[in-house]
This record gives sequence, structure tokens and C-alpha cells, in this order.
Amino acid sequence: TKSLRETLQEVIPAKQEQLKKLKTEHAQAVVGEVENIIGGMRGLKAMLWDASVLDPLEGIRFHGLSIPDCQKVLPAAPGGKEIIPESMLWLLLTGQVPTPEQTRELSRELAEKGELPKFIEELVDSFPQTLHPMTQLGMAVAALNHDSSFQAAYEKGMKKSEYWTHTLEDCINLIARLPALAARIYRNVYKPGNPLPAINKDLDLVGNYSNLLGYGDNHSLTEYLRLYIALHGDHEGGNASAHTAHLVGSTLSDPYLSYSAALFALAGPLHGLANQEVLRWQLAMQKELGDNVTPEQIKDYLWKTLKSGQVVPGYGHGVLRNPDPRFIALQQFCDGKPELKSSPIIELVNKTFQVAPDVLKEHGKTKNPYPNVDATSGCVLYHYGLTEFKYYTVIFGVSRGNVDYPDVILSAHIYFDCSLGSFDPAGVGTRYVVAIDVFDIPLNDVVLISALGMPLERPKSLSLDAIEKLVKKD
Ligand code: AMX
Repeated sequence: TKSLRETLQEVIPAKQEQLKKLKTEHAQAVVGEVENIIGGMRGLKAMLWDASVLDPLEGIRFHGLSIPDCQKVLPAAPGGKEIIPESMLWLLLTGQVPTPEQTRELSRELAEKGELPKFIEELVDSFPQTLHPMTQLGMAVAALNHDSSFQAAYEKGMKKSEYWTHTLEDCINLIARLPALAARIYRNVYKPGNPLPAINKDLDLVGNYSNLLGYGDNHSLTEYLRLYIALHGDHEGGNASAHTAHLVGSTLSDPYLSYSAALFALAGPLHGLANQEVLRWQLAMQKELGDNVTPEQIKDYLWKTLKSGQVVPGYGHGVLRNPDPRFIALQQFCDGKPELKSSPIIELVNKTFQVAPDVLKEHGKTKNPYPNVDATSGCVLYHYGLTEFKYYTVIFGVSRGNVDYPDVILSAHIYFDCSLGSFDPAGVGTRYVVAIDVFDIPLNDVVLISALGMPLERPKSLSLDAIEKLVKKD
């Protein structure tokens, strides 16, 4: 069976060819218009992202596969049923479904590379316990670039065609180390003094992560984490963390720095921190309303939140206009387990889902009154006893590393020059890198960026006066 590297060796030349053809045949093609410069670039077609496409109604597809498709075809861990990040990573990087053997081989490689360098352990152990776990993760990931293969090769002088192999090397090493790193942060902040087990070479990435967190005996939670982390791996290129990794990667910063930057974008409450906020909000609702809440009581609580000028966390989305299929997949996971279905916090999430869309429609502001993945993801962790909600975004972060980042690496190596009102692929370079989502941060893109040789991103900005002038001309 072919390894991940061998598979990529075969896949990348075809991608490069596809890009070259696009560049020569359609250099002047206009793919859209800029309608609203002050609207956060919503809908602006301005970047290449090969691994996934987000449809507003249907949700995400990874190389054409929907979430239910992935659940049917992507290999699980031995003894498990849920998708694992390794098989998702393989799909995102290569566009191909790996065999169980290929998935096992990748799991083994990650486990073999999973130990942290001593200086990183010391760095993490020196952080104050009160430093937010996401800050700790981002700082430690940046410091891992001490051993960057890309940076070392660049300093020596390497050919552009070699970028992607070093980028991939860095991505694999980074993903491999995330469980030990993220678990060490958890131990230091919440369970100081607890021993950290060694990495088990026979376990998959999340099997090891769960073990290191101290939940290895809880098969149900481990399976949930596998699904959660695989599903969070990639969500198109324009979301704040993926785009950050892509932008930073386009300067030829190595994957550690690109991913670290992305983690800090993920740390915001409108993005990755939302799962923490949802839990905080649902628990406050539970405390105020007590048990056996009625739909009317939840409606009143929703209005109280909205009237106080706050957003309803876990609802709304920059692109989606339907319930997030990742939310549905996590709901289905809960439906299949009686102890989860009857859990008070999951029941409250379900009851809120029954009434919140109508309240948000009546409120009339959000373009999407439906739940996103964060409406439930943290609440399930809470049910399992992983109650330290400041840590939740770290788990999200771990997911982006696995999958999304390699994509950033790959895409950074493809160049599209977007000027106002037109899309001009002239000058397509080739830096293609892949990215993970902290497990959801676009490492797959980082690989793609380096393989396709994409150029430094540098969109045009305009001052208020310049926009006024432009608009008045029309
Ligand atoms: N509750 C109340 N108001 C909301 C809302 C919500 N859940 N979602 C959007 N709105 C409001 C916006 O604040 C905006 O108000 P304004 O005109 O006064 O500024 C208006 O509706 C229009 O916003 P939009 O175009 O529908 O959304 P957006 O693309 O600007 O923002 C998002 C998207 C996710 C930031 C927003 O829906 C939100 O704040 N949701 C709650 C936080 C959340 O769940 N974030 C997680 C997103 C998924 C992720 O990245 N992990």
C-alpha cells in the first residue's frame, strides 16, 4: 500500500498541471464582483482552497464528500465506529479515501513522532496556571518551529519544487505532537501533579489524546472526540482561523507559525470560543429556570439575552443558512446513546433547538437563525465530565491542526491575484500546504500552498474617503 507521501507525490503534479492550465487559459476570467467592502468580505471570491467547499444550504463537503458520505467511507479506529482525524487528514490532503491499513500506518507514524521536545515541556510547565489554555497552546506551537524542517531547508537554499515535502514534514510532526502538548496544558491547568502516561504506539491520535487527558477508559468519550476532531478539521478557507493560517503561510512562514497565528484567530468568542460561551449560557439558563423547563420559559430566556444586546451563542453563521450538518452529526451521535439522550444538558440543548430558530427569525437580524456546530459540541464534553470549559477551544484547535493546516500549506502555494471586481489567476505560483482546525486549523492548506507555490497574499485596501469617491463615480 502507498504511504501518504507517495500518494501526494502522485496527486500534486496533477494539481500543479490543473493550476497551470487555469492560469494560461483563463487568466482574465472574472469570477465575481465586490459588492460590499465594509461587510467583512462576505461572499467575496478571493482565495483558493482545494480541500472543501461550504454550501450555504447543504453545509460542508470535503473533496465532494458530505459528512454522511465521510461517515460511510472513512476508516475508523480499531474497535471504534466514528471517523478519525487521520482518515480525514488523508482525504483532505490527497482527495482520496485511505484504506484501513493506510490509516493505521499514519496513526503509527504520528504516535512514533508524538513526544514533545524537552524544552517545550519546560516552556509549558513555566506558564502560570491562570494563563488561558489557548494562549498556552498558541505560544507552544510557535516555539515548536525551533525544529522546523521547512525553515532549516529554506535557510540552506531549496528549490521551490521541494517546499511541499518540508512543509508536509513539519505538518506531520506538528500534528503528532498536538495530543501531548494539549494534554500537558490540560494537566498543568486543571490536574497539577497528575502523571502523564507515555504515548501508546498502537493507538490512534485521538486514542492517545484521550488517554493523556485521563479519559482513556471512557470509550464513548474517546469516540466522541474522534468524531468531533475529524469533523472540525476543515470548513472552507475563508473562516478566520483558516484564512489566518493561509495568509501567514503565504509569507513562507513555516507551518508552526502559520498554525499558531490561526489558533489566536480561533480563540475569539465569535469563532472557536463559541462552544465555551454556549455552555456558559446554557448552564446559566439551567440555573435560572431549574429542571423541566417549558418551551415558553426558553423563549423568554432567549428574548432576555437578545434584549440585553447579546448574541445567542451557537446560532448563526457567516455562510450557512440551515442547521450545520456538523451539529446534526453530533446530535445523531447523542441520539444513539441513551445516557446522552437523557442527559439534562443535552436535553436542554435539544429543547433550545426547538424554539430558538423561530425567536431569531422574529428578532429579524441574523441571516441564519439555525444552530452551528458549537450549539452542542461543548455541552457533550460537559456531560462526559470534561467540565473545564476554558479548555474547549483547545480541543477545537487540536482538530484544526490535524486537518485544516496541511491544506493551508498546500494552498499557500497556489496563487490567485484578486483585484477589485475581478479574479485574475495570472501569476499563479505554486506553494501548496495543508492545514488542521487546532485539529481544525488548515494545515492541509499549508501543504497545498507550498506544493502549488502560491504567492504572498496582498489584497488592496481602501480608506473611507477612497470608498466614497469610488461609489460617487457610479
Ligand atoms: N444572536 C443574535 N444576533 C445575531 C446572531 C445570534 N446568534 N447571529 C447574528 N446576529 C446578528 C449580528 O450580530 C448582526 O447584527 P448587527 O447588524 O447589529 O451587527 C446581524 O445579526 C447580521 O449578522 P449575520 O450576517 O447573520 O451574521 P455574521 O456573518 O455577521 O456573523 C456569527 C456570524 C457566527 C459571528 C454570528 O451569527 C454570531 O455572532 N453568532 C453567535 C456566536 C457563534 O455562535 N459563533 C460560532 C460560529 C461558528 C464558529 O466559527 N465556530
